[in-house]
Amino acid sequence: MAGTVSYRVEDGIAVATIDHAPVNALSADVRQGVQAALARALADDAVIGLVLEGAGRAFVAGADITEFGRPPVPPALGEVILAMQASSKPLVAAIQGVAFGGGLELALGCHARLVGPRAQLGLPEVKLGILPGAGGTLRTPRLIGADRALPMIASGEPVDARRAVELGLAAALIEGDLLAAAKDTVRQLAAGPLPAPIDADRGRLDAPGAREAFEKAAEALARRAAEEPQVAAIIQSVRNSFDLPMPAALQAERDFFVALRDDPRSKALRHVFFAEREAARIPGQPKDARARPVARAAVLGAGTMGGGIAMNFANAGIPVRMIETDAEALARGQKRIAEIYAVSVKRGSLTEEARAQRLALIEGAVGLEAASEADLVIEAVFEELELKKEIFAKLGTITKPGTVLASNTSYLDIDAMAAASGRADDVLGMHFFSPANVMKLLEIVRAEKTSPTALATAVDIARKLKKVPVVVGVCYGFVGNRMLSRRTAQAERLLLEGASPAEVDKALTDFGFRMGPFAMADLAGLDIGWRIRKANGTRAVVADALCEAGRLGQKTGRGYYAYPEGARTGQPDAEVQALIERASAAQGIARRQISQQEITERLIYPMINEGARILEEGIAARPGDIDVVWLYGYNWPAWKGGPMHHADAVGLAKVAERLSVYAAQTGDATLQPAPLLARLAAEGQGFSALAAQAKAA
Ligand code: 3H9
Repeated sequence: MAGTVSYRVEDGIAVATIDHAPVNALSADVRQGVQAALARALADDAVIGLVLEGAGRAFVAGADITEFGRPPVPPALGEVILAMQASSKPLVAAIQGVAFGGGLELALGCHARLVGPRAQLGLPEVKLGILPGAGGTLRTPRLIGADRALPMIASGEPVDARRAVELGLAAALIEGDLLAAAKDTVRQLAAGPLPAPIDADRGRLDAPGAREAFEKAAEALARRAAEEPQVAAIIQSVRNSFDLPMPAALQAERDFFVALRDDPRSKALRHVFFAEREAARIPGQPKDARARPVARAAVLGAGTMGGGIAMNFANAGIPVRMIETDAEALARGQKRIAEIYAVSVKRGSLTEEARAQRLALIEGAVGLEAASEADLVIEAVFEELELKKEIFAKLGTITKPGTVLASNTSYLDIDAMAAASGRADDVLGMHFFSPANVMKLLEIVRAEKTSPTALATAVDIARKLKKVPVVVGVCYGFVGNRMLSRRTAQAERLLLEGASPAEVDKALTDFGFRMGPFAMADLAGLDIGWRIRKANGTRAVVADALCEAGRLGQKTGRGYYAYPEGARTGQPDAEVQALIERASAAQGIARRQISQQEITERLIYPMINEGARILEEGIAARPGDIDVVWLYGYNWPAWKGGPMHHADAVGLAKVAERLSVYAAQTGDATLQPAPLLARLAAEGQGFSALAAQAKAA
């Protein structure tokens, strides 16, 4: 399509503008457009050179990820770049915004790069499970040195304009008219002998000590390389820039790229990229819904959760009042926050100045009245519905009209709190995940009467706090904890049937989680679940027996595991084993050896099943939303794409079949495939079919 790359000639210089909203990704049209612009500039004797620029906020965000997995359409980006390098006239990239991935590679095909103040240059492919596939791993080392290129490519983190110039990725930072400066550069280059393209000489590869410095940088990545195939490929490809002639090295890079792109791990990571962006679109939200400004926030409760939430606001530069019922509890909370910031300063991740600024933004106060001036109040008190209703009733009268009133409850009924407030349209859930100052997920719970404005305000503030918001509906436990409860129940049941805590945990760490459910429970404290079960009148025989025996987890030195002398990693404990065996006997459950495959399936598939119910009830709008919840709230391994994507990868027919088997085997009706799961499985569909429908709607 001609429209995506426009071509004009100004003062004898051709200007090709890539204009392909939203981010100028290198779709086939754009690649063809760049190729055509180059050919036109070369064919026109009146043109002395060409400036390549991007329209809008991006220079070029990279290859068009939506094209991956479709049959390739020529020209390949690599060919376009080779044609650019063969140009007899100077080419200059004018980079005003992001030049990511293939966008930076395209710029490396030019003879010079100029950056504007808002430019960002990076090779983020690693985050998608791939490597730069159009020369990025080979040309960047020539330009900036392999020891600097490698960490940049392996981290995927971009550099800003100033750093790009320091590194030698760009020739100059232009504060003023970037296009005019780029044209000047074309003129200068046209006046002298044309500079050699990057491929023509080895550049910094031949600098003294370059090889050793690179190998040292590679050594630092050894652990990641063992776990992430794309990191291993990146290291090898950068190494190839020393060892292979350019054409062979380019071919090897391309081969790595194709193999990684077609690997299920990269597919999962790409799914995550799009699911995250899709989650930002809130179904049913009117287009004109505007967020209210939040100049001041208040958090009720200075406990671990309340304190963590308050820190989020301070970190984002928003003044926040942290409110308690008595001065002692407040002081404890403030002390905890001060300690966390002190650790960050000690580790070097926070400056002393920033620490002081953040602490100054958190104002302690006693008594609910202190919340009266806030634009947003987040309640983070004990999980007791009656208490919360009382608080919302008061908030409804003391806060300004339009103040958004949020509860951080993990389970409880937001509609009941909304009704108690007398201003239900201002009320919603903002469910943070522990530790609240670290975990990126924010479940935003839309209650029955939540207004579009309140919802927009919560989503907007979530972004300002650098969280990933996912809008969900009201039900017990919302999306994340409701699914988690299915896993927790199976984990407990597996113990009774014969598995050890270590076997259950290993199944999940082998799956890709950082921790298994029992190690996690020990870390969080077993009393949390105990309190909830008592409130609900439910039981978990093993967990309850541990709590009754005073084994509350790491904090008591004993839980599912023993933690001798403050050890952070638990050791299997014969006392726990005996306790479990007694519980099995009391329940009349015959113990047996359980395979790791069964353990894994019984932990994961019931969650997927619950996810299907959640979709059916409309609690989550799309399967991808559920995946985002699990990725950012529970550290689901990103390369497995989230539970619903994983279900599709396994095949819903298999998931349904296994669930039926386990339902029959255990007599647990909740394990019967949910109607939606059963239907999709019978139709040979995946959850992704629902995602496509949701998008079309
Ligand atoms: C690559 O380059 C491989 C090459 O080495 C080898 C080739 C042979 N493709 O994030 P936003 C969409 S791999 C297609 O909300 P922001 C995105 O889905 C690529 N679409 O905005 C969204 O669509 P929608 C390496 C893309 O301002 C819209 O643009 N590059 C792509 O917060 C806005 O996105 C990357 O990995 C793409 N490449 O951030 C860069 N990028 O509106 C990935 C974005 O329908 N992208 N979209 O939801 C980013 O980091 C951010 O999107 C960016 C903009 C910083 C560009």
